Amino acid sequence: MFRTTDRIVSSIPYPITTRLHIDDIYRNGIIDCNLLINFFYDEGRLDEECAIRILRDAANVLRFEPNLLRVDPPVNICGDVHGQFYDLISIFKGCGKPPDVKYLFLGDYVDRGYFGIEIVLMLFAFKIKFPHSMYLLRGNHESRAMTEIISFMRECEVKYSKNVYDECMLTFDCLPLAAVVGNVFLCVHGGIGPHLKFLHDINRIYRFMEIPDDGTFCDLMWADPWRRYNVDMNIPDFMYNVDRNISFYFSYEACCRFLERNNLLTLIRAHSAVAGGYKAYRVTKKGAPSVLTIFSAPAYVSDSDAAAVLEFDSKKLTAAQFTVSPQPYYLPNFENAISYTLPFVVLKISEIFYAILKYVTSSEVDNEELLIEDRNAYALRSKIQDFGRATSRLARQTANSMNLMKLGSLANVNYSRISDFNNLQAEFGETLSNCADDARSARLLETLNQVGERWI
Ligand SMILES: [Mn+2]
Repeated sequence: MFRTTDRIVSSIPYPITTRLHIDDIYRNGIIDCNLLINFFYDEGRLDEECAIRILRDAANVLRFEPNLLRVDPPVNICGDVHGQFYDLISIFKGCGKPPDVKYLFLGDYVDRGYFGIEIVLMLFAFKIKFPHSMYLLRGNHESRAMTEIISFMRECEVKYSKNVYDECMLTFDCLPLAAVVGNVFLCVHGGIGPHLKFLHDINRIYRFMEIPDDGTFCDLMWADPWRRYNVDMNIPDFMYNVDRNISFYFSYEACCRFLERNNLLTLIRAHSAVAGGYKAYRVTKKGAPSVLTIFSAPAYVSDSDAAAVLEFDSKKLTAAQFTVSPQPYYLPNFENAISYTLPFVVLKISEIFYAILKYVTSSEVDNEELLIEDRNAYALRSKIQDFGRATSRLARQTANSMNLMKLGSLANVNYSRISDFNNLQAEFGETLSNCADDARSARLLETLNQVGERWI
């Protein structure tokens, strides 16, 4: 017989509920990465002091690295992982992990996926313990502006605290901006911009801050190859990036000139979800792809999407593809099950009350000979009606908060057709006007309007 206290899928263990302390993770002052991985895999969390210790120790390693790293092969290069911890684990299972294998990550560790904090703490633990086997660059999502409107800030607040979030941001400010691999590849998260001429220009940037809205720092994080990169020739070198509403598109010719000027083969970047996890663009005169996009978050757009890791052994560059792994389920926007289902439950209960009290009509109430019990019933009914109204308001608020989250995740995707914008307005217009006081929705409204300005 089934009891409500039984676990429905008994083969899956309960998530760990105890939090690890500094002493559990740091044995004799040395961080235990494998313990951390296994613990996070079972959904364990650290106490605040321990999380902050890892973040600060990582910042103290990262801040002494130059803006432009020099990384020797063999090395595995990964693109966006976006909070998909269980997929990152499958990369380590398939390709090995530090210190046996060296990694260069091109940023966008957090947002969208629900395990960003686990990724950040694990990668930083590797950075602390094996600083020359784990190289981490900054992506456009390693910023306050993005994590506030997408999901990482909320994730930190749910699993840890605002302090841990703030500390993450300070550590993100220390991440280097680019890497030259084997003297032939320039690796960045986004791309190149009009003010970047030589590699040494990158080292002149002051990086210990929130990502700025323009300039080379911004372009390294945000730029994209032009939409018709492989076909359009004799176009401007750089054009304003209307898909991102920030930074530039760079053309094939601009990229080739940059590579030649700096004696490089290929620009390797992440930042765009591409089919199969990697995409090679039009080749240079030397016969190498001018740009290579690498994306390491599988099932990002649709469930069947593969992702990839680039393996470079100094002679050969190969792409290892992989597909999505199962992961624990979270309700949208980290909502808890009680507040998520409450509006529904309350609605159903008030419907039951309605049905019970249906026999009392208003004409009966007006009847002077009405029994005293019926008058009480009428009073009760009007109370339930009030209750019902409050309930539907609660349900609407929940729907609004879901919509805000959806809109947040749309705020930086490509709006390529005017119908997309019309749909957005139809779907979210009411939500935004309902939440006019919410700072987050004000910001999203601004984004939506900017999108509108472009197309209307
Ligand atoms: Mn990105």
